[in-house]
Amino acid sequence: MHIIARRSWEIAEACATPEEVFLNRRRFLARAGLGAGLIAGAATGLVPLRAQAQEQAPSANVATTDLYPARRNAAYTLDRDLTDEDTASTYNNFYEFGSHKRIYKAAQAMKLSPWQIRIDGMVEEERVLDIDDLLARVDLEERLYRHRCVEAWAMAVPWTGFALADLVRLARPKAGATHVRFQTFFDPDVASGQRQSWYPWPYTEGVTMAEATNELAFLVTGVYGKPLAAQFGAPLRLALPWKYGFKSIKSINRITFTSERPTSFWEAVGPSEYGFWANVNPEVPHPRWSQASERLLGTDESVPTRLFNGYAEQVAAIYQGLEGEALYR
Ligand SMILES: Nc1nc2c(c(=O)[nH]1)N[C@H]1C(S)=C(S)[C@@H](COP(=O)(O)O)O[C@H]1N2
Ligand SMILES: [Mo]
Repeated sequence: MHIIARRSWEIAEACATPEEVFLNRRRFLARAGLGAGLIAGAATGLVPLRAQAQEQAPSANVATTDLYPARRNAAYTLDRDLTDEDTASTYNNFYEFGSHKRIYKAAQAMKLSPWQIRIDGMVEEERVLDIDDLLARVDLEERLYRHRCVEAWAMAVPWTGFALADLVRLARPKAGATHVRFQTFFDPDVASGQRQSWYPWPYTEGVTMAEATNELAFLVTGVYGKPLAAQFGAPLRLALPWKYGFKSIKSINRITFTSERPTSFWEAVGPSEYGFWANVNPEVPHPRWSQASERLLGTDESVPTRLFNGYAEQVAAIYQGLEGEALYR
């Protein structure tokens, strides 16, 4: 596959791509048709923080369930069966709701609506936008992705979402931004795990701009042809399939562009075990276990782990020249 070295964050001009490119045309036209007054709102895209009161873009009124199932992007194929939905939906890591795998019932307590996402830091304009507004501005597609947890279990699921690169373009980062930091909500009343004060809540993750704009980096809003169930990290999570699963942060409500490498949640907890890069590599063991193979959820099968979880073709170029870094933990 051809690897495109996108460097859109380096030049301001690249950020000036017409907003329409990012809008789903069908919905864009539907919105524009609501009245001339709305066209301006739709064309300028996201609403800047300080203009929000006057210029409240009418809620997109996207009946979000109508967006699923989305068209499948055939470019992403699997070397294994999809994990059965019940299995993937009842075996989750979501420490906000407990440090074990059976958190799916507890996670239903999350208040998913309204849900706002703050986009801040080194961007042309800091913004807060509603998840429905974001959904109205992107094209959803389905991708079949492998997922490899650092604990050596793996699954394969049909995520629905959009390229993180599209969000980066919508956010219009400034030239000096080198990293993107993601944060999960903080609400200890709802998420009992967040009352465990020895953890560095809220859950935080980060990637470089080159990683964020790689075609594989995917912002997920649905799975198995439906909106995300709470336990999967509704309403918005990451999928970085070439990295260990802890990088794929759930229930994001803040995205910050920065010139510093973010310290992630697990890196703060145990830096010798969970690094910043966390790229999958069967030859680099975790300090406490081998990473050579993985257990497929819902089966008794164990299969060999692959470099970059099988996605080397798409991502290896990102890491050229970074060989001195701890890329694989
Ligand atoms: N906010 C948050 N995001 C998170 C986690 C978490 O505990 N909290 N766990 C991570 C880990 S370790 C994995 S393997 C995946 C699990 O995703 P899944 O439950 O959808 O399989 O979510 C990741 N994202
Ligand atoms: Mo994980």
